[in-house]
Amino acid sequence: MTELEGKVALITGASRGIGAAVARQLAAANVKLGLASRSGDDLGIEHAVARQCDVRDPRQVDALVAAVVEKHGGLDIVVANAGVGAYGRFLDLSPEHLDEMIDVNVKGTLYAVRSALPHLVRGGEGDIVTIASEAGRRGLPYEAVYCASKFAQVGFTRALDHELRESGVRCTNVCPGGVATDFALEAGRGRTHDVLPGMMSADDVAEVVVFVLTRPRNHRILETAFRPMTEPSWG
Ligand code: NJP
Repeated sequence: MTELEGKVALITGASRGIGAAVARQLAAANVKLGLASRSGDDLGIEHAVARQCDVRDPRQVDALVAAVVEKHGGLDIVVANAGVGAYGRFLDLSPEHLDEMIDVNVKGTLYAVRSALPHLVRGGEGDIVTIASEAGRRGLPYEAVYCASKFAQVGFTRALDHELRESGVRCTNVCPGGVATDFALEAGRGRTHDVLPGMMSADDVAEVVVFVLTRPRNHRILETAFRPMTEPSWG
């Protein structure tokens, strides 16, 4: 028996990286899962509701949430994790890059929370965990649009906290530094970036998510910021 036993969680971007690590750790704590990604991977987790779901499309998000609630009888936790990044000088980014970062990181978070929230409120003990970033706490070089998208996530989640506290729903921004995932090694900082050797693992981040979710219900963690020892503090 764990504190999370029997809870139901929706995780976006669950097919790999941080989302997959969170899914595996929550499954190990006997949480029932809904898993959203474009590939629809169920990670081999028994009883998980997994289907292809592009978080840019609110109808697909609504359909997945409905399927999760139907199968598991409710929804208690949303981990808004799906995210993409393209780094470089602002003017070198294409309009498609701009749209994708805003649509996946910002709108995808809004759609997931919008669809799930009535169920969280009904349950009376909900949790919204947004996987934001250090890039949502400060401006970083050559990450202007990614930072804009992550500041938006952080602002949304912080503001929502005011609105939801009385309903017993907690809101947390998880803000890691570099994590060794496809995102960081391919689309993000690039394989030659000097912080790569000491990067954190997806499981390191998932452990923080589990920590946040297992705090006693008399308090909530608004934001967690943590970084690899190899990363500078950047002021
Ligand atoms: O990335 P990656 P991470 N609709 O690429 C999914 C933040 N973060 O785990 O759709 C639905 O391994 C994709 O699945 P698929 C970062 O900003 C990271 O590192 O099948 N799902 C996959 O499961 C992001 O918010 C670092 O391709 C979509 C997942 O998203 C979060 O952590 C540092 C989708 C991406 O897995 C997870 O990133 C930091 C869509 N339209 C914050 N598009 C870092 N890694 O260094 C993508 O501070 N996905």
